[in-house]
Amino acid sequence: MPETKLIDGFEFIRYQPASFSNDEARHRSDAFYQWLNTRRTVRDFSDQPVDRKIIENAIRAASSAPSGAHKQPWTFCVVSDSRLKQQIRVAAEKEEYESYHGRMTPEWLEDLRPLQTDWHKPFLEIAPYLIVVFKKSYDLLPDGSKKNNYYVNESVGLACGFLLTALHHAGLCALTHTPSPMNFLGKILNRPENERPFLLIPVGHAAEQTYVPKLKRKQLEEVAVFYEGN
Ligand code: IYR
Repeated sequence: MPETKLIDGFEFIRYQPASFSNDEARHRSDAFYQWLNTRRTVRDFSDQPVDRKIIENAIRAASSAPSGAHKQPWTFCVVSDSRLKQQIRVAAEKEEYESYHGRMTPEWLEDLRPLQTDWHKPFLEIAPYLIVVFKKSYDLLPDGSKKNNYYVNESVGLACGFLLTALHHAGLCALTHTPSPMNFLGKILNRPENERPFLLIPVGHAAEQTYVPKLKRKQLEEVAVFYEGN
């Protein structure tokens, strides 16, 4: 069996994915679910420093996500500079104030009551890192020309899922924050015109006394439908 082969002039490499016995796969899938199910969104962060290498690895893991035509249409901006964090907090709170005082519908505000969120966003300054994820609807080549990307929202969403999982694996907490509108992020971070903010993710350790809403996750039967033949 050759390690590589050419198909229509393109190089393919042999791939041997890990494979387990049924029992072992059952055990692994159960253990992985049990562990992933311990992840919670956290809004109360500690200012305890976090090694940048952990963030770098989490972003490597995120960037291994599948993407349309393997374009990897994302940029992860890692902000630890306290002046930038303060600027981001001020701009986010300005938008969030407007959202909580008129832009969000009464139904939306009611849906958020169990989470007890409001327009104050101190975590934007307290968390040691803000990972600002940008999506690239097209790539800008060095000569200024544009190259299209595909399924950009799906791709960047997948990468963010990988990122949250990687951070959880490293024992870090995160918050998927979506101040709205969030175009201020491109301005503050001086991003190029092809990048649009996708998510703002504060990352760090949870504060010492952290409480999270008592949520119930949907049962399998509520989220999955099996179509089984014979
Ligand atoms: N972006 C606001 C409001 C908010 C909206 C949803 I949907 C949430 O799940 C949580 C909050 C905020 O971050 O407070």
